Amino acid sequence: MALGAFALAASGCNGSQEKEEDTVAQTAPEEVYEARLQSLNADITKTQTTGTARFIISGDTLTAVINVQNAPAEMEHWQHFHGFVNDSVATCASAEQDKNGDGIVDVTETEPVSGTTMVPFNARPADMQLGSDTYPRSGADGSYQYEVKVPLSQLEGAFAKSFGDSALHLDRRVLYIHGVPTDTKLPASVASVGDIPAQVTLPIACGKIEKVAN
Ligand SMILES: [Cu+2]
Repeated sequence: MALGAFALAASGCNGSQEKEEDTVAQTAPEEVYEARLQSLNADITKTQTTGTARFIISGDTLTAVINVQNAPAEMEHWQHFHGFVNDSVATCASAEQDKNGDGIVDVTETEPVSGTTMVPFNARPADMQLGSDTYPRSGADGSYQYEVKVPLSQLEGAFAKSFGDSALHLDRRVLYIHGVPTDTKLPASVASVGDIPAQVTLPIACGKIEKVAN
């Protein structure tokens, strides 16, 4: 395979010097997944939170790269993939999921289309601690760049303990970004999870995870 890639690259470059890393990169089979994040609850955030996420599985490493723009500034943002335990395909919630008609799609209202909270993208995803305080923080401009490398077998083991199946099925999941400032006034109708303040769990962006290469 490495030989084939080298030959292809060489013929395309008319015999110019080849870079060694091009051929090395081709030897490991990779799975690549991406999500484009669209804003949710922009009436509350007063901004259109967007971004991209990329998940690369190579050998026993899952690399997750999440870039977010225009999120509420200078605060921690919870982020997870959500999905269905039965592995049906999750989709992002929209205004249609505002069942109680309060103008806000809270995290419990996302469940019929997005399923449940599954894997956190904080400092240590394989710990599966959804309520940790090691999620990324946005800067003054509301953006942040997050990258983590996760031992895949560890994550799959933890995932199986929680959901009974070690397969992550990334292409059946959605990625949510959460969080508005703690002093944001929200109606009492806005639900949350357990005793976590609704400001922490309020969804502000979501993207469907799609497989782009393997
Ligand atoms: Cu979440």
